[in-house]
Amino acid sequence: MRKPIIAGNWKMHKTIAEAVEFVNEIKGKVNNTDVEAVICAPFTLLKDLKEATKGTDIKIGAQNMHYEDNGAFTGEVSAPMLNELNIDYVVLGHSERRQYFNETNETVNKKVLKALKSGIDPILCIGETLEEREADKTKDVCKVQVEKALENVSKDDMKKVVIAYEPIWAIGTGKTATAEQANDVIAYVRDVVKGLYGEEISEEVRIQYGGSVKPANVSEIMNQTDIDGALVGGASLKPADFVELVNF
Ligand code: G2H
Repeated sequence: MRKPIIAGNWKMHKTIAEAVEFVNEIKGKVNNTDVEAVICAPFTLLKDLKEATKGTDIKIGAQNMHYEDNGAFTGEVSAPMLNELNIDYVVLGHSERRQYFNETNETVNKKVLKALKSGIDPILCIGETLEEREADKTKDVCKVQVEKALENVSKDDMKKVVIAYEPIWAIGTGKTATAEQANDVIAYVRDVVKGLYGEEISEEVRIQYGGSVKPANVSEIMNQTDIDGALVGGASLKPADFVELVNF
């Protein structure tokens, strides 16, 4: 059975003080042991978040990572640096990074491989634009993104990959894909994974939905057959909402 994973993606939000206050407010309230709760935060918050969540089951993730261990890459952070903080997850290939920071399927693939080699579980983001959806290309786009991002990922490592399907037109726009629309694409993505890794692995891999998930729609989304969790931006920033999301 796949353990659902609800991950907050804080994007470029919160100071250290705000992050620690957030954890203090949710501590003891996030009590759905059937769900894995994760906070993916800016680099500056990671150390304090690890510290603040000690003794809880809340996992901490970064939102990006370079594929080299070190070097002349101004502004970047590497896997060994995240390892030093015992970071559990890293969001890779988020559409905002693809759109604003030239992230490509090739760089995402290198990062996925490095994360897995480093013991950091990747949350691999995929999803189509509005134009692609309207041109009926959603599944083709997702297939290519999955295949390219997973090139050379072994069967064993694949079990650790979380895929997040985030239709770009539903991100931060208030427009959510209907639960059925999301489930349909996610079931297709599972089929793509099956084609690459076989049935057993495809049944183990967790696939989240992301895009304007909030307490009001989380249970409908989570009740779908193939959706194993949510990657939540805006609605994960308020402690009370985060608690409601995880305890859905
Ligand atoms: C999609 C999502 C989190 P939001 O980017 O990854 O953000 O929930 O604000 O649409």
